[in-house]
Amino acid sequence: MNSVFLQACRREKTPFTPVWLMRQAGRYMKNYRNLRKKTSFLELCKNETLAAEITVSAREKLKVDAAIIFSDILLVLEAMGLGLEYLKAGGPRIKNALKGPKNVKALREGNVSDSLSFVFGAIRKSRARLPKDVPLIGFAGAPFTLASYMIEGGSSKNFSKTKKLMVSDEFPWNTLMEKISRVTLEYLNSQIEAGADAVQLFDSWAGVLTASEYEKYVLPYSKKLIHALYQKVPVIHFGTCTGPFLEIFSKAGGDVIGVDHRISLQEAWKRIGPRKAIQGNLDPKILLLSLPEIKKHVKKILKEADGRPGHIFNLGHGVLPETSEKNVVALVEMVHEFSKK
Ligand code: 1CP
Repeated sequence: MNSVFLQACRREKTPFTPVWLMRQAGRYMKNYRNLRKKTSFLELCKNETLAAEITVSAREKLKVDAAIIFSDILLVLEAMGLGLEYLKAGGPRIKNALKGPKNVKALREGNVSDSLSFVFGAIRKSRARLPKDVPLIGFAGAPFTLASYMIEGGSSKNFSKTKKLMVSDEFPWNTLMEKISRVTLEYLNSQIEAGADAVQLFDSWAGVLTASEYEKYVLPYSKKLIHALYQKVPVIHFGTCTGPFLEIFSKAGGDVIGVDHRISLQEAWKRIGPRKAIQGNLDPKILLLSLPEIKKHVKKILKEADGRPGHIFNLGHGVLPETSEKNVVALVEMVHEFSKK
């Protein structure tokens, strides 16, 4: 497939800067909120036809240069034997969170892809409906971010349980990270087989660690996983608050490094080096401002990227639920217009 997004992943010259947005198909969209009135989030994820419909219609509405499959990083937890629910307030809850070695041992590893076959079905349906030159992104949570949900039992502010078990000699951190990595590799390979044209690994919470913690407890696993995926499709490796250890984070690999808005693109590129593409990094809060203000910030980011090959425009993190659809549509138009060569 030839697409501007895939060209940018390979750091080739493009006629304009490609753009897509993390969480582009979700709660800020009226269409999605209407669907959610009748159907729970988990049911939507497990319904191949509806998940494909959400994926494809968001891409059509926004005219973004890539679609991302409508799903969630936490579905794999259920497949590994943990209880997963999404509370009314929106937050995820894992019913039997990991407390010790026995729980790690009990995590299922085999046939995980079989229990996630609805994701592959949704990918096949989306791929069939998307225009030929619009790539579909598959995704998974990175081992650390998934481990943190398994241990905290849900969202967390300080990740204290995770950090405690990670460094404890009595907790089999290595076994846990290896199990998650093996399952995630199989899961992403199956997504690629089903038709994903690129994959993104979300290490959303890696930034709560120090550089040396990341290097010791996370890097070896993410690196092995990413390297096993190379040469199939482009891999985007994303994290937030990774600025303080971006060199080490990017050492884990990725054809594209996703950076958040807490670091400038110039600085990020210096630290990552010239051999990787960059994805980012408009602060999602900027989309809550007026169009002239959004314009100013878009221009600033494009100026930082300076037309250099290998920039994919995105937010620093997901679209906030209170964002207006009109601003998101306008953002995509602005990126295309202002980056035209
Ligand atoms: O309708 C609802 O209430 C459900 C809201 C919702 C949606 C629409 C959740 C619950 N997940 C999603 C979809 C989703 N999640 C996508 C869809 C594709 C798209 O981007 O359009 C993707 C890529 C994700 C990935 C995801 N889920 C991440 C990584 C990205 C990030 O934001 O850092 C994470 C951390 C999750 C966990 C999750 N799922 C849902 C929520 C509310 C959360 C985050 C909770 C937290 O802050 O800990």
